[in-house]
Amino acid sequence: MKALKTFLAAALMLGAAHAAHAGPTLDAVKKKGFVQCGVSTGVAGFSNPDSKGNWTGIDVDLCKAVAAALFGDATKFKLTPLNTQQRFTALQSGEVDVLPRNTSITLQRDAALGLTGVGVNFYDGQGILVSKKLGVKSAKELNQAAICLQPGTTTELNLADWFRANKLTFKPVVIDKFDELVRAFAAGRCDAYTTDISALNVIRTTKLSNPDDYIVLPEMISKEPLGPMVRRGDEQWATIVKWTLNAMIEAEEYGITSKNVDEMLKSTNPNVQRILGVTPGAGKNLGVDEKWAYNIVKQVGNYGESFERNVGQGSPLKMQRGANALWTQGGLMYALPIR
Ligand SMILES: N[C@@H](CCC(=O)N[C@@H](CS)C(=O)NCC(=O)O)C(=O)O
Repeated sequence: MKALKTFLAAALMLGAAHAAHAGPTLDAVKKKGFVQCGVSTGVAGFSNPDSKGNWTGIDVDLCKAVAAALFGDATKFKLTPLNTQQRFTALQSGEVDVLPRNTSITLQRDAALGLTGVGVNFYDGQGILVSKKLGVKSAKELNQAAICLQPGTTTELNLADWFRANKLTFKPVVIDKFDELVRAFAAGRCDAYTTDISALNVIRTTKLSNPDDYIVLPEMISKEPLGPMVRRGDEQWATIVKWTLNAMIEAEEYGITSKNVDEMLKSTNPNVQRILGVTPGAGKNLGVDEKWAYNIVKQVGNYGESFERNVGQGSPLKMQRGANALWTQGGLMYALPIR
């Protein structure tokens, strides 16, 4: 509790300091020539290195998109892998410029940590993974179970709330290093593993040796809107990251893809013309090049392309769009209009 108070006090002071110098992040990023993004230490589909150290994922794509918007070059970025405990201090301290890292936006994080969530790039919810050997079909059968989870997450509170509401108890097994926690679960040190359902699917299919021996239970016990966060007090920077994400979603909505974006420059649709900078204004308003969204789509792709390549049908994860489909297709992805 004391540690939390000290942490919050520091966070508030930091917030105040940033409010006094509005707009420093863009200048600093331009000066160093790249954007520094905080990502997870390795969650396939979100941010994950291959054997050559090349990182991919929807969170990495968001980072690349910010680089494309700012520099016209999606390679002008660096990544800082951060576990659940390290992520907020890294953003508060300025070690990273933006945190596109499977992080849920909550009131406490938005209001008390001196941070701002600027949008949602993946609508998720918390679930529970168990070995089939346990023989349970519902989370309601997990009374007194030992449950693996990472600290500094929304996970523990949600789990406690849900178990209390269902008049059940559990024993948390808390380990901060992701791979260590997965190993503990695989070794049978906990009966169940809980985190965002997307990550449970990643763990099951990419980290456990026999995926078919495990199931994700049917209960979704919380809402986890995952999205990029920035430091509070630098509205210009927050606006750039927010509209970068919006541009990816809006491009999908207007059918602009990395493949057809050059053709689309000839579109007579006034919205497409504004998005792609054929009709100037959006870039100037944001303080970036008028080709900002063109560069995002050309070099990184629209939201749907990024989704399919990283977590959807073009990836081993084969996730459905579900809540992450466009609002026009029954999902929740609704871009604010670029005009
Ligand atoms: N969305 C939740 C949970 C995030 C979370 O626990 N993510 C884990 C699940 S995989 C993770 O990123 N682990 C990888 C790491 O720590 O680098 C939150 O923001 O607190």
